Amino acid sequence: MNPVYHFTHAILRRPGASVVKGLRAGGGPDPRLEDVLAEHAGYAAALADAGLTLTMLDPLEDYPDAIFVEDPALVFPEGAIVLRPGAPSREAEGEFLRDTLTALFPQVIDLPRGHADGGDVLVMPDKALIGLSARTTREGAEALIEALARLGYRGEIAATPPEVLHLKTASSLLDEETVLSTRALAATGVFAGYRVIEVPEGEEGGANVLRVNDRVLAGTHYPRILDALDAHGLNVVTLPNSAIAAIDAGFTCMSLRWRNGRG
Ligand code: CIR
Repeated sequence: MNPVYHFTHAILRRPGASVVKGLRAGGGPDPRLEDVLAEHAGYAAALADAGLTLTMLDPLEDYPDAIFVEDPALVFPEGAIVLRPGAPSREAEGEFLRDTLTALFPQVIDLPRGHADGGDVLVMPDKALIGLSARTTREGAEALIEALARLGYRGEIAATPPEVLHLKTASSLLDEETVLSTRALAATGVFAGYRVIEVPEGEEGGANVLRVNDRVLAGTHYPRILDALDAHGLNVVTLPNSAIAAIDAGFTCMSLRWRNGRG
């Protein structure tokens, strides 16, 4: 079995000028467009460097958050699921991925009802963990479990601490047995059976890192997280992400990744 973080392909969306108006929970100023563009380009280059073939979609100016393609869909080698994120301004984004998904995947399934956001879905070796949040309702999570079963995956619902935007804002899969998690999320017991590396206090903003093939992409500004990843023996690639972080985003949300064939 290939580890769930072995990927050959990814879909990304190039940011348009409207990206600086992306949603943010805590307010704060808009990031500078050139900084978002540079961080996005650096991220795309890092994925290509990790061996992935990229499909780069055109900007969607009417949807400032559309570069976060992970939120309106889920992809697996067996098929894709078009989701319905709970943020009203993002609900329709999946429709703009449908043609691409239909061209690239053997089947495309629609979330039958409710709201579910890919940022709340942590794909682990034995399950897809679905966090309940302001973006993912219980109805949507239960519907997603049905959709996942059609593709041969098991979904499991988890509570997320109230201050967290998404399940994956607070946690990331590092390897087959290990997750990186904030203390608050780990305390819920959701990662029972896994080794948990806790995010050092004060660096909660860096909990979203991306394991892709032999490396982990992580933010430059979280030195103690970088030390912990290093100490765990991981090959860490650091990337600047403060402009993206200003609109509440990290590393997993800017791509949809999957493994094609035996790659
Ligand atoms: C939003 O609030 O929807 C975007 N500004 C950021 C989404 C980031 N997505 C993610 O962490 N999965």
